[in-house]
Amino acid sequence: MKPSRFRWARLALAPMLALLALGPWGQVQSAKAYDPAAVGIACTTGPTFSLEAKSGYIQMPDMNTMFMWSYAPTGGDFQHPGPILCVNQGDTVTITLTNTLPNYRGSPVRASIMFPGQDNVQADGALAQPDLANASLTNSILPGGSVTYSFVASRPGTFIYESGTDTKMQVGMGLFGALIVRPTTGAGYVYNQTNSQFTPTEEFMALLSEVDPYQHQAVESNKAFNMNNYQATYWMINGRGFPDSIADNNASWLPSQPYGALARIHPYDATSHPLPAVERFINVGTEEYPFHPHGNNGLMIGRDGYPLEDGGLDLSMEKFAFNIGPGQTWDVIFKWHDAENYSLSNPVPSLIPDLVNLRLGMFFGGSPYLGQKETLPPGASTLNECGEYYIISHNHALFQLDAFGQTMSGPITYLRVDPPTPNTCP
Ligand SMILES: [Cu+2]
Repeated sequence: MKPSRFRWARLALAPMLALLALGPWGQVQSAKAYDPAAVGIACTTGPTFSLEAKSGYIQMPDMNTMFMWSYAPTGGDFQHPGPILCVNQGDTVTITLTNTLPNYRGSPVRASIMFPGQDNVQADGALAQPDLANASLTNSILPGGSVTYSFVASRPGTFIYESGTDTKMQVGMGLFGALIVRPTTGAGYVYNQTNSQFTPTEEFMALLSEVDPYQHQAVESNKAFNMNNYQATYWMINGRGFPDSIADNNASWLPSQPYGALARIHPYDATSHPLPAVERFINVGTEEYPFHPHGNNGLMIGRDGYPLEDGGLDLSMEKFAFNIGPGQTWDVIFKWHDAENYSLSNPVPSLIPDLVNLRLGMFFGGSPYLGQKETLPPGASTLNECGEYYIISHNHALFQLDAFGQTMSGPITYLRVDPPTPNTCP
């Protein structure tokens, strides 16, 4: 990892990369069919999993590459973050971990997985135990070894799995992932309660993380690194920085970073689209990430796998922005209302400047009205497909919207609001 000489070139490239995010050059997006699997949570379905702790590289938004450790499917390609493990409440979850991490400074590196929020985790059939002699909060293995963890997923919600060994160092290197436990009520619910029901094609994740490139550079080159000097200078969402964050799942130019963070939803309608979207926020970093989805308020319905209710009393709360503490997960229901119903026949009550006086964003379709596209000035182009809205959604610690000094990157994504269905969107 070396500071890029091409940082500013990359800044100029950012809009073009955003274009790439939506499709190959020269192709009009109407050629691409709407694929709900391209955005939203891409589950690896259990309850039996096989993971490998290994090293690899990811692409940072400033064109640097970063040496990482991560969990990946055993024998499969390196990926970051680890697979999103999806199970059902009541499942006996079994995860076999193998360790192929490279030696660090001449010594083998132990690996493990810890499951915060799960009770009675077993390791090879016995209660998982701290092993403080090996700086591990749970049973760990040397390279070449394997261990099988199991537990009953007794309660639904959003959870983290992460390294239990030398945790600050190893989680900092990237050993973490998300675990989703679906309630007995069904896959279209977050918890066993009615206010957690969502549109199944509108389920999203924002896994927030950070990287100190000097730690990663030291580990890659077998040099010592003092974790007391740890200072993150990259921040990520689902293992990517903006604008890569808005690219589809499995974007071809991010072979090790399979998870996009674009949220694509439809407006609330009592008959055609009654259910909201859900976003699962996860913080595996070392400080608080205050997240701010613009648009409408989010309804906070759960934290750390606990629904916000008490004996039937609904304790959910609407918030315009919310803090996600280190190690926390929050489940947020999101319903976008077209409150004013502005349209060509019900125009916004303020003057829209002439086109020549408009400053155009590249996602602007030429009209302020949902589902409406209009002519753009000569020479201007747009990525807007069908008059949809793009609303920024980002970490509100603005100094963290950064990739090693390149600003307006990091944990930024968009909320895409499509016109009500049926629509002309690809
Ligand atoms: Cu903002």
